[in-house]
Amino acid sequence: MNLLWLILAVKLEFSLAKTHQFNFTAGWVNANPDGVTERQMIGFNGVWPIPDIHVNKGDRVELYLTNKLGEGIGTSLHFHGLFMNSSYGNANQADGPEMVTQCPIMNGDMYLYNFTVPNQAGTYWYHAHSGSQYGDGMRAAFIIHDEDEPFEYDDEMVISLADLYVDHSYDLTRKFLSRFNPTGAEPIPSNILFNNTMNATLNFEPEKTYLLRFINMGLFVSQFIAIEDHEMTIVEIDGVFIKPNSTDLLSIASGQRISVLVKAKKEDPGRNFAIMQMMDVNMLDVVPEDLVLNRTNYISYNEDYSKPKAFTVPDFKSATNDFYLRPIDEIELLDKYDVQIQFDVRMDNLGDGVNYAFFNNISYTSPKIPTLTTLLTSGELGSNPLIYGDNINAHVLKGGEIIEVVLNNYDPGRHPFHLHGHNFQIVQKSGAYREDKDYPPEEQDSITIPYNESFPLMPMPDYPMIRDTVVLEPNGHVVIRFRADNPGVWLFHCHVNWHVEQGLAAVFIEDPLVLQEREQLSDNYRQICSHGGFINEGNAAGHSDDWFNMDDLPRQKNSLPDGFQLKGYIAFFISTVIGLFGLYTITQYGLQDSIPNDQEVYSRLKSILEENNLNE
Ligand SMILES: *[C@@H]1O[C@H](CO)[C@@H](O)[C@H](O)[C@H]1NC(C)=O
Ligand SMILES: *[C@@H]1O[C@H](CO)[C@@H](O)[C@H](O)[C@H]1NC(C)=O
Ligand SMILES: *[C@@H]1O[C@H](CO)[C@@H](O)[C@H](O)[C@H]1NC(C)=O
Ligand SMILES: *[C@@H]1O[C@H](CO)[C@@H](O)[C@H](O)[C@H]1NC(C)=O
Ligand SMILES: *[C@@H]1O[C@H](CO)[C@@H](O)[C@H](O)[C@H]1NC(C)=O
Ligand SMILES: *[C@@H]1O[C@H](CO)[C@@H](O)[C@H](O)[C@H]1NC(C)=O
Ligand SMILES: *[C@@H]1O[C@H](CO)[C@@H](O)[C@H](O)[C@H]1NC(C)=O
Ligand SMILES: *[C@@H]1O[C@H](CO)[C@@H](O)[C@H](O)[C@H]1NC(C)=O
Ligand SMILES: *[C@@H]1O[C@H](CO)[C@@H](O)[C@H](O)[C@H]1NC(C)=O
Ligand SMILES: [Cu+2]
Repeated sequence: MNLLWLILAVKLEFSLAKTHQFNFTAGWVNANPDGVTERQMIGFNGVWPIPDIHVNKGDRVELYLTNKLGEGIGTSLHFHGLFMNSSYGNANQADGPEMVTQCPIMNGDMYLYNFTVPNQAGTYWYHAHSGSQYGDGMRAAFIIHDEDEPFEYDDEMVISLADLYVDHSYDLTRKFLSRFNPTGAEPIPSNILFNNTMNATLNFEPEKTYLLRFINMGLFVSQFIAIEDHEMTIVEIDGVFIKPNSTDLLSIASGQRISVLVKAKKEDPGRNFAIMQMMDVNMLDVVPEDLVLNRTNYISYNEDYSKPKAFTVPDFKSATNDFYLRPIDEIELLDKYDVQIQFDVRMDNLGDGVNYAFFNNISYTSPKIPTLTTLLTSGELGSNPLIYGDNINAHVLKGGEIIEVVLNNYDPGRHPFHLHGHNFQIVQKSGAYREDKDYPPEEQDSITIPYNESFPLMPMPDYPMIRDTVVLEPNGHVVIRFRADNPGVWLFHCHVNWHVEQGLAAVFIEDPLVLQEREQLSDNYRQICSHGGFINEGNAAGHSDDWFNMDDLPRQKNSLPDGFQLKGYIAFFISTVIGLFGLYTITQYGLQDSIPNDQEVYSRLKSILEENNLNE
């Protein structure tokens, strides 16, 4: 009898899995997120912010996205942290990054994101994965509720953190990826947002316990969170339940999530409290005088009590270090890897004078057609890395293999790396070695501490931390491991979106022949590709007559010829700016958008270097 009830109960639970249908039309909406500057944001169905999505574990999502952003503006949606398991339908083509697992949805077109969340719970988010478009507001939380959460609370609050720019992401990108920005200085945000506004208030009632789900949805800066006179207990990170760990200071990089339990005061405290939200100032190349680095938000027990003052924290280094956190499910270290992939991170200028980002020598350059199209139309050739081109850092992984990725940072920037389709174990994570960006670029190599396998910094953890986005510290290293148990095409990239624009990305082609058995390109997938002018078959260069023909494959610009270094471009830049004051120079060097050919640029550079005696 008992068994019968159990079977019935299990069946009931199974059949309770719900399908959530969403019909969203993306379009521009006037808004004033920080209460300082009006701008257009990307809303859904005429409303910004776009809605948070709440589902239960096991549910299906059918999200129809229609693009009404205007001619020439493509879009797409990524569900950050979800595995997109192709055992449950055509899920890889719902992952979102354009030219990786789908074509951009062009103006007027509609694309269906159809997937389930069979075995994940916790805090995720969804965002445009087309250029830096999510910075224009196309982002919100995606929460998966689970009755079996290993902690208890009375209420939950979903709190997005973001950076806000006055300008449109396309304008920022154009100015950023320009030879007039030869050092690759990232655009500086004008403000930081707390749940899409500023000066926000969270209402607390005495005795209650709250689950605060923080999500950094920003394009760029990491943020710190501290709450006055209330302890935070971390219970979940990136959808992984962890052993409760109490802290006063959270550090949350772009893409990362941290959920904390906060116990309200037992009795009416007779006052309200401040929540400090602070920018990671080390990530900024310059700090404009009028930039407010720290913002105050509030916990209110009673709106009649006065607003508390801002406070400071002694040291950002006291923020919880995720390396030492432990998942509740003790999952053992994947203690031997089958394949090791090493990515050396560098920033440098190419022949067009623009500053790019590289894994080893390669700055990710989008192929002619999405990598998923290549995989699913190539038959047995699908497991041959050559068909994916040499422009995207493609790595073909065999099913079941344990993969170790070593990231060495030959750059003074902080890079939160995110892997699609997986969580990973963090098996090594160094601190930062240099935080000041004044160190000359040509000396970055000498101050970097790369991973030394025969001499790891710390003992390998028995039960390592698991998450989907990890910070690679300035001139340091990170080592992660995962099992290739999710057939698909998965992007691996820095979540500082400016760095993605510079090419800091790679693609894992995981168990391609099994994916071919499970997944077909839907009619809808082919349709939006056709509308966008992309063919639906072929290698990275779009050829299917000869799968090894890479004619017309988009590739990164040529390197600077020997002898032309960054300082040459800086000299060029400075002299062009000085030139602005003289008409002659303007017409001579031209600040217009038409880019002269490499040869022209070099000869101008040469003369500038000679004039300034910089060419030793
Ligand atoms: C959403 O759009 C799809 C496709 O156009 C349509 O079949 C469905 O009825 C719509 N659902 C709702 C709730 O409007
Ligand atoms: C937040 O407060 C600042 C002043 O500190 C003000 O300039 C801004 O408009 C406020 N923003 C909102 C959304 O309330
Ligand atoms: C979504 O995918 C499931 C599983 O493949 C399928 O049964 C369902 O019909 C799909 N929904 C739509 C609207 O195509
Ligand atoms: C944050 O904003 C979302 C809507 O964008 C809302 O659903 C949520 O309740 C807000 N969180 C808090 C704590 O007010
Ligand atoms: C911002 O906060 C940090 C940490 O609390 C503090 O060291 C710094 O002085 C603050 N800056 C300003 C301008 O208040
Ligand atoms: C809490 O996290 C810190 C690292 O920030 C770690 O040293 C400590 O062992 C953790 N405590 C528990 C109980 O997990
Ligand atoms: C990287 O570039 C250097 C010089 O341009 C070249 O010698 C080296 O072989 C390249 N390495 C790879 C992995 O392509
Ligand atoms: C790695 O560490 C070992 C052991 O200390 C040392 O002998 C070796 O030189 C190191 N390798 C590098 C490349 O630094
Ligand atoms: C995908 O789903 C299958 C079938 O339930 C399961 O065996 C497999 O572990 C899942 N893979 C991932 C990465 O969740
Ligand atoms: Cu980065």
